[in-house]
Amino acid sequence: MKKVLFIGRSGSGKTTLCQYLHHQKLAYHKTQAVQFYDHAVDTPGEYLENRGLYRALITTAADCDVIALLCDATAPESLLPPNFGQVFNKPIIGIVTKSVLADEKAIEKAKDSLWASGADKIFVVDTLARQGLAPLEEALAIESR
Ligand SMILES: Nc1nc2c(ncn2[C@@H]2O[C@H](COP(=O)(O)OP(=O)(O)OP(=O)(O)O)[C@@H](O)[C@H]2O)c(=O)[nH]1
Ligand SMILES: [Mg+2]
Repeated sequence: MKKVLFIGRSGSGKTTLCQYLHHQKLAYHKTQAVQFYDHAVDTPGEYLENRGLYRALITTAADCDVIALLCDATAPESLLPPNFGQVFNKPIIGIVTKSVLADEKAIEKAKDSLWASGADKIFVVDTLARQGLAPLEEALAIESR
């Protein structure tokens, strides 16, 4: 099973997805510091929102197999810089979240942002509505329920 580093702006759904993938109850709590799961590392959105904290993401990525860049389809922008994924030198997946709350145009915009950031593959999910998650679980080789 792969270890995934989750990166995305605050509220993009990183913690919710980590909880889902680890069969935990989905409960909101603001991530204040890097959180380690069996198969994931969850980061605070502020690590992406403040350039000065990129280094912390790069260091944290060292022990991970895959980088997951999240883009909230309902957010005005992803805050993921173009080619952001390159600094990690690891496989990059893009995950569009909150797809049920967004229209097709917003989902396409989110995907474009993820491709531009360096995603090799993109998944469109809604974790609360339990949509689009099976292909992601398969890709991460986490047992599907
Ligand atoms: N409808 C919908 N809501 C979601 C989804 N993912 C997360 N949410 C909601 O969005 C809010 C923020 O989700 P979090 O998982 O805490 O976001 P985060 O990326 O961990 O945010 P930070 O810890 O601040 O960086 C919560 O109220 C979640 O229930 C989704 O796919 N669909
Ligand atoms: Mg969080």
